[in-house]
Amino acid sequence: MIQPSLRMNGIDVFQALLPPREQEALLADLRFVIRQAPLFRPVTARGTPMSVRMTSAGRVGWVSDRTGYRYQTMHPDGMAWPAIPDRVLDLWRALVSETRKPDCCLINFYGEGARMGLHQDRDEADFSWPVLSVSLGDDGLFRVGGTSRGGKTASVWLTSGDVIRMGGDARLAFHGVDRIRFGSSRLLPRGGRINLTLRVVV
Ligand SMILES: O=C(O)CCC(=O)C(=O)O
Ligand SMILES: [Mn+2]
Repeated sequence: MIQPSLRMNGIDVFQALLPPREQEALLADLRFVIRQAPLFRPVTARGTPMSVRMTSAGRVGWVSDRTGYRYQTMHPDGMAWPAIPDRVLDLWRALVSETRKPDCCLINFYGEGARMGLHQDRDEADFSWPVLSVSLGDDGLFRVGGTSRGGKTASVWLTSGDVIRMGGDARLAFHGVDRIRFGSSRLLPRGGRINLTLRVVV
């Protein structure tokens, strides 16, 4: 098993796990997914648009609209979600499980000024599986706390090719992205940060 380079509030951080060539290849796979299932901007149940745009691959994808947030088998435009790219599944096999596949690969896109508030990933039915998260493109300031809101938090800048694993007690840790350094990476020619989270949902 590959060892994390850093542990932060129980979260394993694998810094610079993906070399630039691998990041490029992953990006090409993601472009293919996004052509079939375009990024959309979810709104919260209160109707506020999120700053992050997203889409998914896998048997289910995460959506949020006026009726609340949930996993569902279709993109908001009505098509099925594309398959999770093999390259992404390879990472899951190496860092999480060779037998159980993830049900969802959520794809987040952070443009200039986008962020994600502190939250727990708890829409999945089974918390015994870790969430695996891959960062591509611009640097993002990732913050992680404990399992209750308002606790002490720690932060790390995630850069392109970093992977984190949130499992065990940290599976339900509060986490979020305070800001990105728009234009800090040259992976995406027009800037921005992509984050993938692989999840067992059902
Ligand atoms: O962008 C990130 O690094 C985290 C994304 C996240 O927490 C989520 O999609 O639930
Ligand atoms: Mn999350």
